[in-house]
Amino acid sequence: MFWNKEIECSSRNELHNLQSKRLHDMLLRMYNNVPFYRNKFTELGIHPNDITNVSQLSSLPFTYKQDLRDNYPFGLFAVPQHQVVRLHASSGTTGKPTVVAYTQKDLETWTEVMARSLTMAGISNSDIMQVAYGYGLFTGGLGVHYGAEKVGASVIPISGGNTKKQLQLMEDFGSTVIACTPSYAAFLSESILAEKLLDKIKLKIGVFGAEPWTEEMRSFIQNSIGIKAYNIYGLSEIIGPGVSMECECQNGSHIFEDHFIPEIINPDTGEVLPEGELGELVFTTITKEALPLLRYRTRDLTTLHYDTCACGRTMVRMGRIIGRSDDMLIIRGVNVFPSQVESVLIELAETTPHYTIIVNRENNLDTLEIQVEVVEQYWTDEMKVLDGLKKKIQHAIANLLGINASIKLVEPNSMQRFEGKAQRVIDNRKL
Ligand code: DLL
Repeated sequence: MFWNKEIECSSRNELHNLQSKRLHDMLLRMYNNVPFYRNKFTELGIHPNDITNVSQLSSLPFTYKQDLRDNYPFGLFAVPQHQVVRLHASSGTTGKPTVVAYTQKDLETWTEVMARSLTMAGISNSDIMQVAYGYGLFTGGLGVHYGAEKVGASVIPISGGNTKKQLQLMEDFGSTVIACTPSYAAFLSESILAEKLLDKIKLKIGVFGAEPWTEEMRSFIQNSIGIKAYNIYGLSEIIGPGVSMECECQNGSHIFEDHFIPEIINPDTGEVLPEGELGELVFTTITKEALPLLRYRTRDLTTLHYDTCACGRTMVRMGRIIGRSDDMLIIRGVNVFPSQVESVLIELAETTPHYTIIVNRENNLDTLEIQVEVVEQYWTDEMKVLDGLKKKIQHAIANLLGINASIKLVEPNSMQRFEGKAQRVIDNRKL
């Protein structure tokens, strides 16, 4: 393999020492260079010199997305502008974007964690890699790109969308790896089958992330086009893609703990939860220069596992993100994650992985409607057959969630396809 450098530590003890030192250094940089953190530490009577061990992390304050918004655009940067060599931003649904910055060294760190990630999926200089994440302010395209070049792959920076071209280059250039969102991967898989290209392409690996997806979606993609689909996780605030990545065991994603320290907390109380419990993922960056963040509340819900993985790596694994705490729908008092609905729909042979969840409130009662597209060979004008399928889906949803949903079946190829992150929920309630 061309590039296979991994974590700098050989034991968790050594890692602990490295994290302690890096955490202390970062707190000092925050204290000296970011008024927001200096004021916060002063208010709480904390001085970085008192924090010498990573076990003290839970005594430190959280940072929230709102803090980035309040200090828009550059207020939380810890270096002068002339040291910032890249800016990215995430649009968000309302208001100002969240801006993130990188020094030259930050870009090197990002490239390194991305290169480790791709190496974990077995990607090397013998691969031809089509990067179909969006290039631009979104961190997906450029983040994956630099890591792919570092491992020596031949990179095709095609960006997202233009499906016809994606398929053409995939065939003509013999791409062996595709990197994009899982929802776009599902659409690409369908298109490959529809265009009868399966025998003409050489894809073997997918690097999918940037949105929640299910094991069922993984099986759908893997089985449709015969590739191995890997889960990559990250967020702009922490660095972008490459915060964690699955190894060949596909049993959780290894977090690069020499750069990002994870914690799982109870989102309501802020208390740190024991290993294996489900809660909100919180990250502290310990090497970032331009935008160091302390105990950043990701809103992503998952678990952490510290046992050694079957691959031999000792870096902690995080489970799949089951949703974001702000994506969770409360319908008639029941907590519903879109991923639960997805897992039901994908298991059915009759439906495609394209769906929309619509929540309304009528006469003070929440209603759940699921619109889902039917697979071509099962589509019919016969009401009786469609009614049977509707009942089947209703039953499966009721079994899983305990909620009666109304199901609307729509014709093949009639639902919107997404080239980046999919938007599957329309909540019309004024909550
Ligand atoms: O989505 C970075 C990224 C690009 C990750 C490409 C992976 C691949 P943001 O736009 O800031 O950054 O969005 C971050 O997306 O907090 C999660 O809610 C969600 N997310 C990212 N990866 C995954 C994943 C990029 N593998 C937000 N599974 C995060 C579930 C994911 N959710």
